[in-house]
Amino acid sequence: MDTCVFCKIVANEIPHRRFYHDELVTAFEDRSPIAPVHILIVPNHHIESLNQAQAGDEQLFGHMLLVARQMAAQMKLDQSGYRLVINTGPDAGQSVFHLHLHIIGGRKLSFSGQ
Ligand code: IU
Repeated sequence: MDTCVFCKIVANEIPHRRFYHDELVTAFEDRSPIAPVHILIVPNHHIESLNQAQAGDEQLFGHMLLVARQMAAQMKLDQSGYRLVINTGPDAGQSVFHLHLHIIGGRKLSFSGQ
């Protein structure tokens, strides 16, 4: 999508720190990290949110989880632990409407429903 910032990151049109890219997904550092490790994994094609996921996207979503696991291992989080988050819609605080999976770790995380 022309105006989507994550589509532009996937297309390498704006600066970002990229960790991984393949035919389905791209992983890059969150520009405002909330923990020592904060990576976003996005589908390369534009999907607004999890609400737009369709039958047939199983491979994509399974792949996103496996890439998250790979990123966590690369960042040496597999022993200490990490959190995966997909904010969906306004009440969850989704601010970029291109689906993304947060990988957050590198410090002790408290659970907050705020
Ligand atoms: P959220 O789940 O939609 O709230 O998260 C969006 C994230 O995208 C948030 O953590 C931002 O810091 C991050 N982000 C980014 O990494 N690069 C950008 O150009 C923009 C947002 I806009």
